[in-house]
Amino acid sequence: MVLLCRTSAFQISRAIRAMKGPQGGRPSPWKMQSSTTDKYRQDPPKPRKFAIRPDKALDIATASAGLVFRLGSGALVNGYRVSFEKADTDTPKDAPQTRAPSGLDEDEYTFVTVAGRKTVETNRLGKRPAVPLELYEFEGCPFCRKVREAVSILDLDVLFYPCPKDGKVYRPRLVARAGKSQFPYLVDPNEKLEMYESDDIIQYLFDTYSDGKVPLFLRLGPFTTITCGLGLAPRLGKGSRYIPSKSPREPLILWGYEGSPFVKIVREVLSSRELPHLMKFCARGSPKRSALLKKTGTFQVPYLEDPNTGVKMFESAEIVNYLNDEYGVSSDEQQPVGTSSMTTTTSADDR
Ligand SMILES: N[C@@H](CCC(=O)N[C@@H](CS)C(=O)NCC(=O)O)C(=O)O
Repeated sequence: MVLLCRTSAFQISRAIRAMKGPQGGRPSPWKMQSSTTDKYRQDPPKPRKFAIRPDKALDIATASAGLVFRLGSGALVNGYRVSFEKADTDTPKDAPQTRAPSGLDEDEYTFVTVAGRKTVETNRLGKRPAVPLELYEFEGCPFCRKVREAVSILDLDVLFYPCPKDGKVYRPRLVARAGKSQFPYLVDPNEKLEMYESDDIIQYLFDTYSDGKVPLFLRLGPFTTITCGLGLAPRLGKGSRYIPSKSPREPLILWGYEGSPFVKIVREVLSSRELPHLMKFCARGSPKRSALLKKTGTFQVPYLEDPNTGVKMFESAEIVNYLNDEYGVSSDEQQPVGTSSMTTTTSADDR
């Protein structure tokens, strides 16, 4: 009997240790996590800049259409300028190597260093909001895309509440809050202001967080909306349809910018799965590029941080796997929103 009790006590403590994760820290908010999650928490993928996983080549190609049709709108911050400046040459060549190779030590982000000169990118950004703005929207909507370009250009942090078609959480929440199922919808807690209508939202954002001058490509009326739609078309509505999923307790954090095809394929999953996320926009010229560099030792987007599981990772294809595994539910397990489930599955939309 004593032996039996000891055995089961041992098994229980082993199970608790397993639930606490490799760091042995606080128990995770999820009772247990998928093996994919454990794998990525222990050994996240190494960043591989501009590398495309072969099975994602078509996805990345079609996700690049937005950048082409929109002539890069959203990929540069307001007032973007680039110059070549002399790189730091103070350290003698034979000095002890105290810095990591390949520029990982640098405190400031630089895109490229050639012949002793490095790129320095600057911006002209206005007032910063004290707390993130909030947007109710979904990935495949051209009007929402316009607004995403605007917040990317303005380098704002935005908490996204994804509202895919048939969505169970944020669509109904918006209707209860503001009366209509229409997207995008902006909430600015700093100015205690909220509004529908993409063009009004864009003008408001540039008035409040810049000098009021909306870039030409965002103020061409139907032309702006049509080119946004053309850019989204090759993705065949990805990110617009609801996929049954578990709800996270806390919003995820995604570093990226509008226009990056690698970021887009991640946002499509966040959108379809109704996973709220704080976007740390960091288009070219953003000071947040240096912040991410300091935090992780490199700059590459997408970079996902999931406070619910402790996972922090680069690499779009693997982030997609992670999200589908951690937040997917099988069809026979679909539960009321807000509850968690252990078994995961992929749907045709997951890929
Ligand atoms: N293999 C990576 C490639 C990601 C990538 O190269 N992203 C670009 C943005 S589209 C980047 O971070 N470039 C670094 C830079 O601009 O300095 C993935 O799939 O996530």
